[in-house]
Amino acid sequence: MSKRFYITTAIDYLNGEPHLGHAYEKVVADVIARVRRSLGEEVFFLTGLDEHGQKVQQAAFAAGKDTQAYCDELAEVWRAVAAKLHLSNDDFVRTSEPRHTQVVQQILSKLHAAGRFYKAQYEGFYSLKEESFLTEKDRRPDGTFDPSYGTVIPLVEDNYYFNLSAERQWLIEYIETTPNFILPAYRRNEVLGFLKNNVLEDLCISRPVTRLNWGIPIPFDNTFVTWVWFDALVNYLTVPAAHGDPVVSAALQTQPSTPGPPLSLWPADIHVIGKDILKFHAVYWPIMLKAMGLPLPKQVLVHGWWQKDGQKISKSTGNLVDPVAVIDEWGLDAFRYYVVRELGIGPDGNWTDAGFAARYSAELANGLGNLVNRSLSMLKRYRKGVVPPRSDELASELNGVIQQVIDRLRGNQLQEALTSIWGSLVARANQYVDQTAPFKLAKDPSRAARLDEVLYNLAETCRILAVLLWPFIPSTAERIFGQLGLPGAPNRLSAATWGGLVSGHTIGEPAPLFPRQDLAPKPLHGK
Ligand code: ME8
Repeated sequence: MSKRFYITTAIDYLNGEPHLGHAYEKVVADVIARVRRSLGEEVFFLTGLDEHGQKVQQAAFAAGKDTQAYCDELAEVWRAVAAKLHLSNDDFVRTSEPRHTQVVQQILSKLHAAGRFYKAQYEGFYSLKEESFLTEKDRRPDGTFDPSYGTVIPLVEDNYYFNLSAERQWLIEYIETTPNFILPAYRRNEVLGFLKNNVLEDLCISRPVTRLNWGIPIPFDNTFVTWVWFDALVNYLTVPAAHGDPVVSAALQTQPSTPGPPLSLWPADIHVIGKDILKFHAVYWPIMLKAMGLPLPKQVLVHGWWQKDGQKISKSTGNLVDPVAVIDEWGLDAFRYYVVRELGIGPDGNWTDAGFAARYSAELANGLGNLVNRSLSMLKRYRKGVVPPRSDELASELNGVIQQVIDRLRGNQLQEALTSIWGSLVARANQYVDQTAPFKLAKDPSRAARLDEVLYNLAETCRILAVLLWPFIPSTAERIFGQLGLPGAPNRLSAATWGGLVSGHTIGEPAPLFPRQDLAPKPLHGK
C-alpha cells in the first residue's frame, strides 16, 4: 500500500452559505489535487464542514429546528456547491458524524491518560460573539473592549486545559529547520515571531454543557463538551482513521469504518488554509499531533483573504460575491480561472465585477477561446478536419514553456503557471496565427505545404493547452480534447510533449468555448 498525496482544506463553519472566500480555497486545493493526479500520483483530497459550536446551535434555534436536522439540511447546500465547483474530493467530512466523534474522544482519552489536561477555574471576561475568553490585556486604552467582540460578560467557569508549557522550543526549532512547513515564507516568519515573543498560554479545550450542548462530550467528564480546535482540527485524522490508515490506527487504536482496502494517508502533504487560522494549524495542531505520537503534516499552505470592491466581505452589509450566481451567469470555468489567476496563494485580493468581466473577455473569450476556435475551424475548413503531417516549427519554443509550467505546477505556483500559459502559449499562438496568416495561405495552392505546417502547429498547441489547463478548468480542457476528436480526458501531464497529435487523425466539431458577453457587465452578486 503506497502512501497517497493527502491534501485538505479548512472545514467551513455551517452557520451560513458559502461565499467567495470559501469557494476560492476549495478551488485552489482542487487544482493542486488535480495537478498531482495529472502527474500520475495517487491523491486523496478532503474537504468538509465544521458543525459544532454556539453559533450553529443558535442558528438552528432561530430557525426552529433540531440542531442536527438543521445541519443535515444546510450540509446538503454546501455539498451541492462543492459539486458545482467540480471539486474532485475523495471524501467529505462533517464533524457531527459518529466517525468523527469516535476519533475525537479516542484522542481526548489518550491525552487525558497521559496527563496532558488539567481542570482549572477561569475568572475573566467572555465575548459572546467571538465565543472566546478575554483578559485585561484585551481592553483598549479607554478600558472598553473592541466592538468586534460584541457583548462582553464577566465569567467564572471551570474548564479543561491542554498544557503547552514545554512545547515552545521544539516547535521553534522544527519550523526553523523545516523551511517548507509553512508557506509562503512571510507566514512562517509570522509564526516564528509569535512563538519567540509570546508565552504560549495553555489551550482551553472544553465548554460546560450548561452553556453549550451542541458539541462532542468530553469522554472523561460528561458535564463538558469539546471546544473548537480539539474538534475541528481532528477532522484531518478522522478520515484517515475511517479509511484504516496504518499510522493513525496504530497511534490512536482506531478501527476503519469505510468499506474497501485500507488507505495510507497520514501525514497530510498539504493543509490549505486561510491566514486567519494560521496559528491554530501551525502552533496548536503540531503540538497536539506530537502529544498523540503522530508525525506532523508536511506543509501548511496559507492563502490570503478576498475583499469585494476594497471592503470586507460581509453578510451583514451585503458586500458578498455569491459563487453560485457567478457560475450560473458566466460558467464554472470562468469562475475557477478568474480566482486562481487573480489571486496568488499568499496576499489578499480584491474582487471587482469589472475586473472579472475584463479577464473573461480578454483572456478567456478573445485569448484561449478565439485561439482554439479559429485553429480548429481552419483545420476543418481547409483540410476537412484531417491532421496534416507533423511539423516541429513551434516545438522547441513550446517545450521550454511546458517545462516551466510543469515546474510551477509542481511548486504550487498556480497563478504563475497561468501567467506562463497565457503569456507564452495562448498569446504566442494567437500571434503565430497573425504572422503566418493561414487564411491567406489557403488562397494560394502553391503554399499548401506551408498551410499544413501552420495548421499542425496550431492544433498541436491546442492539444497541449488542454493538458496543461485540465487541473484549472477541467470541463473546458475536456471540451478542447473533444473538439480535437481525442478520446478520454487530458488528465496526464506526461502528454504535454510536442508531437502527440497524429497525422491523418480527424478532429471533431469546433464550437466556441467562452461565449462573448457583449452586454455591459451586470452585477454578479446575487444576494
Ligand atoms: O475558520 N477570503 O471556518 P470558516 C478568503 N471552521 N478566504 C476566506 C475568507 C475570505 N474573505 N473568509 C473565510 C473556520 N475564508 C473553521 C476552520 S479548520 C480545521 C476549521 C477561509 O468558515 C478561512 O480563512 O470561518 C478558512 O480557511 C475557510 O475559509 C473557512 O472559514
